[in-house]
Amino acid sequence: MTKHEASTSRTPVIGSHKAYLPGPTGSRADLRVPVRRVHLSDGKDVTLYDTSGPYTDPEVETDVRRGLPPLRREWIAERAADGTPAVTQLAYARRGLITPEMEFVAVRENRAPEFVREEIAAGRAVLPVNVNHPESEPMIIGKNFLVKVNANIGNSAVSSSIDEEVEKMTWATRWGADTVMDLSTGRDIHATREWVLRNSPVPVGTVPLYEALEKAGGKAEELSWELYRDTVVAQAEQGVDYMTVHAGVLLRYVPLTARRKTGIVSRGGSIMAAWCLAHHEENFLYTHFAELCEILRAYDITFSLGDGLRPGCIADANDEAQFAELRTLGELSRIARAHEVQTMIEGPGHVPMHKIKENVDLQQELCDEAPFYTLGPLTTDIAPAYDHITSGIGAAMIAWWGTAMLCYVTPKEHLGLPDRDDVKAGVITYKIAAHAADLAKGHPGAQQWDDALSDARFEFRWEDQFNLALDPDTARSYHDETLPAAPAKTAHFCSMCGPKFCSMKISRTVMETYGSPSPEGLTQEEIQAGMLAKSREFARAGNRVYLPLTD
Ligand code: IRN
Ligand code: FE2
Repeated sequence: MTKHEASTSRTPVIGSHKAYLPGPTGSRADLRVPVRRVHLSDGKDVTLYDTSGPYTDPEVETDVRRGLPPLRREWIAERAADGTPAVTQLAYARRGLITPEMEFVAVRENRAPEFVREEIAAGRAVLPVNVNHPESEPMIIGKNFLVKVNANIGNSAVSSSIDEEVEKMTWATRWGADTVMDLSTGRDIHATREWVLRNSPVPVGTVPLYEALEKAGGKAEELSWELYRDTVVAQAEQGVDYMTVHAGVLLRYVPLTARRKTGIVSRGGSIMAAWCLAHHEENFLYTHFAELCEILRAYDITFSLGDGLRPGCIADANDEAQFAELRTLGELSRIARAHEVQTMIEGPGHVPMHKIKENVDLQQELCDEAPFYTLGPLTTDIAPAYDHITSGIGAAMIAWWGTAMLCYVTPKEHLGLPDRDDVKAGVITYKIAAHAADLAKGHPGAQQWDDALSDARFEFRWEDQFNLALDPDTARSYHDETLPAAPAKTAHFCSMCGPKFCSMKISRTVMETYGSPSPEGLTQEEIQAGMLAKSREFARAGNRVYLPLTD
């Protein structure tokens, strides 16, 4: 980790300021909901959802060794005092209670607190918050809320240090990751997770099976329920907010994968398949599922029921093995709910576009609308090194049809471990997919961001356009490449069309000439006259489509 990298992930995003919104009327005074405020040159500002945590607030001094301020500590302590065993948001919601966490997400999402409570109570949304992770800023995952993005981080035996993983987490949330999953498998697995948790402003997920396997010396057959359970409890104590559990990989489903082109590609899925075959016994995650529910309930950890049999290539999409497991996940989600444990369901994988919708429809039906959380899906297998794009396409589609959270895929998918640049590329790609789906679904307030950016573009407010961009740094640097001269940045023309024949410039001139507020407000004659004037101007300039920029 170089000095430069550390400082850029811990400074405000250029052109924006951190601000805090109060809770809804009547809520507690300590409820401060972070937002990113982009100040525009016309004096207005645009308020955006903010996942970056205190790192982008110059007022808060952050220190990795100390961790983030425990935002939710009081709320958790007050509830603990009432002595109820089920401390889950689902249990509170069902009892008609609106928690401060629910109020917090209501403000973030532009929704009424009561609506948030109803969605959680119905199991259509989850609010992952381990009582031992007070540092996290509450967020909600459900199809009636903004589509969320998860970024996977984590070291392997061969590379990366603890600092690097904390840095990746900070970097991922800076660009908009709503949750991170620590998939570390190498040495220092416990310590890495501790640093990530204490410094993470977003919920942290894990796959406890990976650590259990480490403890079993890497031998799947040496795993046991007891070893797994102890690992889950240790991670629960640290504050892990949600856990992937591959409990749907049943012994009788394993043979269904035999004739697949790429077999079982899920890491957790293949570990459990190996265990089932080695013992010729049913998956211990399935047989001990109710006990697992009791543990998760005590900490308010959310289940992310793993798709251990997801398809790993286009040819295997929507096959018998995949859908058999999905039916079992439906059964397990009902058991989890009966224990008042929040639950979401993981999905594929590799799926061609025409087979995507069936995945969401079936999952929603079989799992009583529990939030769907999918890995892409990749819509083709032919583009290693570009799988953030092959999967971004599938992610946008599946999110539009109702997937609540998208697990990002980086350009390194299938090839290697993502570095810092890959993390950013993955997050930005998935934010595009998620936002495109928010627009299509008509989430309240989603379009105001597009509108603000389009206004800036139309009015040639270059700085505003950069600052409103999902990735202001890259937008600014690309513009500099084509028009390096400073005055050009504020010039009244579009860099693509040149000064004379930008269509926006034409309609703008027409509007200015006739003093009309919008092109729609013009009469036919006025538009005709404006076009005629432009046609003469074009002829005078020599009837050339392209003119030199120095003209
Ligand atoms: C998400 C949806 N389906 C799978 N995922 C993610 O894939 C899961 O949450 C975890 O982060 C990652 C690795 O899962 P496997 O390969 O162990 O199933
Ligand atoms: Fe894959």
